[in-house]
Amino acid sequence: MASATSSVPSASVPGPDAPHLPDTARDLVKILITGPFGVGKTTLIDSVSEIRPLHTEERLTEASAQVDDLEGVREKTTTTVAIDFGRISLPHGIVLYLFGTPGQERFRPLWDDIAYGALGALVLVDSRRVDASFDVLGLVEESGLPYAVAFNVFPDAPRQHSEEQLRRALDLEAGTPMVACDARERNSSVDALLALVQHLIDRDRPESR
Ligand SMILES: Nc1nc2c(ncn2[C@@H]2O[C@H](COP(=O)(O)OP(=O)(O)OP(=O)(O)O)[C@@H](O)[C@H]2O)c(=O)[nH]1
Ligand SMILES: [Mg+2]
Repeated sequence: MASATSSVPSASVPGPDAPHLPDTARDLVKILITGPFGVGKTTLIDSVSEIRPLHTEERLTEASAQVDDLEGVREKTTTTVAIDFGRISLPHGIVLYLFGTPGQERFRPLWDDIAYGALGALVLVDSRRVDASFDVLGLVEESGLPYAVAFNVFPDAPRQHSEEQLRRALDLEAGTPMVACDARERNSSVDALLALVQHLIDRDRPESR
């Protein structure tokens, strides 16, 4: 991937209902969308995908009531039990294949297979419960995948945290991109993906090696 995506307005990215790869497609890239339970992974893939996304949602039942913490996402009725999949074409011929992981620890055995071959990860974090992201961030770092963090903005999220505080809480390196994101909003989600792609491109430059 040699082209820069900086200053690409997210609104210029093709919308949904574009099932065929554009002729200009050049760099086909697998990206992992990950994060803890209920943070908005499925929602983000839904909001950006130009093909009908693949989901593996199952209803949350009483059996999981003691294990799946619905604090902050009370209206949630389903959960991803295997994978989400979507695709988005960006400018400069870059096409992202988005692979979403499940959020719960009990699906951990699937994680490595879903992550296999990915070039980078977008880690979603809920600023109301930052500590819920520690395990996933640990996994991503262990895997060596470059990543960007997208803070999902929920309406009752505390406003008092500065970017610096959030970075410190997550122990992020200075070069790791961190953006605010509303996974329900296409442009916002595309911007988060563009931040990740730019990060991957910057790391790929000879002078950064
Ligand atoms: N306000 C707000 N709500 C969101 C956002 N992202 C997701 N939601 C809501 O949060 C709930 C959980 O979203 P999901 O997309 O199912 O979360 P997930 O990370 O895929 O969940 P699991 O697969 O179960 O781990 C849904 O009710 C979404 O509508 C966001 O950015 N802002
Ligand atoms: Mg999901």
